[in-house]
Amino acid sequence: MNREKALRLVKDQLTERRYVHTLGVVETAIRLAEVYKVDVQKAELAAIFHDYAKFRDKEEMRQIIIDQKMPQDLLQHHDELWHAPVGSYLVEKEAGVSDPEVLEAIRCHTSGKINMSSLDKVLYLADYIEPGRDFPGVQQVRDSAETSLDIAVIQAMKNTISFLLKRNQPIYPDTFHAYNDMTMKVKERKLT
Ligand code: DGI
Ligand code: FE
Ligand code: FE
Repeated sequence: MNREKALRLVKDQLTERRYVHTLGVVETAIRLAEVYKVDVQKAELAAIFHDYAKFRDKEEMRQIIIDQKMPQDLLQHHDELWHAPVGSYLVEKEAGVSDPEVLEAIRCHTSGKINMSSLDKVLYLADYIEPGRDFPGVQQVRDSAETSLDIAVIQAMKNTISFLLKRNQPIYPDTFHAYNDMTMKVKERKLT
């Protein structure tokens, strides 16, 4: 699918503000993909569609999680987490995106997971550091992203977990698993 068609499909699903965020994620994901030798076209496509389901009706999302036999523990956690796996499902079904690596990057873009691919990491990080983001610690993560994809992703995960802890929010297991997995791999120098 070409970029213009994909952007048109996504624009229809989002508010103006969320569309501008998406354009920031696209620009950032392309740059990160170039630096870290990730397929630029896949990164671009994943970024364009990553928040496709952000404004879907909550009941529709709940039903998709049940019907598609997605992990049912999602339903006990914050509904903010739902748009990632549901979005992955819907962009395949409604927009015809079929690349499994792109669909997987969209699926795990909010929580992360163990064994993230480089494409998963590029999307996760681009979503966190795109130019429109303005939360405490984002500049440090942007700086890290210049030299290490893995260190920057870990910092973003730490910030997200701290943010949730401060608000007494439950933390989805994949979020912890992702952080533990990457931190242990860096310690073992499997990642740099
Ligand atoms: O969709 P975006 O706003 O662009 O970004 P996102 O998909 O990373 O979603 C961010 C939201 O998800 C933010 O409000 C924090 C929340 N979040 C991420 N991990 C967890 C989580 N919320 C809970 N409750 N538990 C998590 O593990
Ligand atoms: Fe999102
Ligand atoms: Fe996003």
